[in-house]
Amino acid sequence: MKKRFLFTVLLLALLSDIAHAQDTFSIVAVDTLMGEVGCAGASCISATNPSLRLFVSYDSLGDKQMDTHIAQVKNTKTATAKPTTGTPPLSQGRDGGGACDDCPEMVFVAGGRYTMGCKNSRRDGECYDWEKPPHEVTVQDFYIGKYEVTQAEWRRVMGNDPSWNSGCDQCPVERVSWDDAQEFIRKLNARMGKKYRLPTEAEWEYAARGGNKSRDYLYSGSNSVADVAWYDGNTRIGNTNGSRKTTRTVGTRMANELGLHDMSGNVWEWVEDDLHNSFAGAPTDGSAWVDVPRGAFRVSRGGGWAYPERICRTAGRDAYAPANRGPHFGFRLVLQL
Ligand SMILES: [Ca+2]
Repeated sequence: MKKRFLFTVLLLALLSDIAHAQDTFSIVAVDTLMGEVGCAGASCISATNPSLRLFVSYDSLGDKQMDTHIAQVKNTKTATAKPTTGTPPLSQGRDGGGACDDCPEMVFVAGGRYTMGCKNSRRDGECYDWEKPPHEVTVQDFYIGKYEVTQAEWRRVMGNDPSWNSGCDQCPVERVSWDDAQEFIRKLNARMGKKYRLPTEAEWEYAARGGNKSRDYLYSGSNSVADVAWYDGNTRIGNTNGSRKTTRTVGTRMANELGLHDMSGNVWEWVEDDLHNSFAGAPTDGSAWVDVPRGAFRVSRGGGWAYPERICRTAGRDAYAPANRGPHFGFRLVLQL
């Protein structure tokens, strides 16, 4: 009964957000399509059709659903972009390529092989089905942002600050969609003459796990979520905005094995990949898993400031429509070698 009640509540929210799914579903069809749902964290799976998932994120107090949408998850024909190989690392500099005062600070990540996804409960805790199966992936060298893209960095390129928690230059920019992030990257590359891009999901998880320095932590850099993450359990306390939950200054929790901050928590981080129902059939070369044509939803990683610790595990993942903006969504950059 509880699940049914939850679904009824979510269905109401769906009606305002059904535009995301109009290509696939009509409004009247939603109830019969989803039926009873089983929910875990921010995602719910239809009991009658496991390919259907309902995604929910919460408002600033964590009490009200927002950014709710329905998705049909299917493994469609895929095309993967081969990562660049054989290129030596750029010289070590703040931006990975030399002096540049206002370039995003990047960290070099030596490539390697690792087990992506939920390997076992010892390493990854209580996993969701969409974090499986574990699979071996080899990634090439790359640079990744030491921090999430900040409001100041966004404003220098875009001339505005869309953030819900605006006025905090060193907080991560949020309320940016996947499409917005791509536009930022296009303008940044034109300005800098470089090749920044979103991480592939495989690169993101490899970096979050500490790359070839990984100690197999449950969260990115620790087995204690509060060491490394701004999440639901600590963003209400000692806040300059009183008891209101919000993002926090980047780099104020412990770094992981590679010196990266906030891979768990603060803002969810868009990656390049399309949503798939599981990792079955995922590429093993570190490239992005994208559909042809592109799927309706993009993967986001790491959990965020209003989400519980299970969602912020290194293995945690979710997905949203590429036009979806919310106070939980940000990103970090990769610099193409
Ligand atoms: Ca994050």
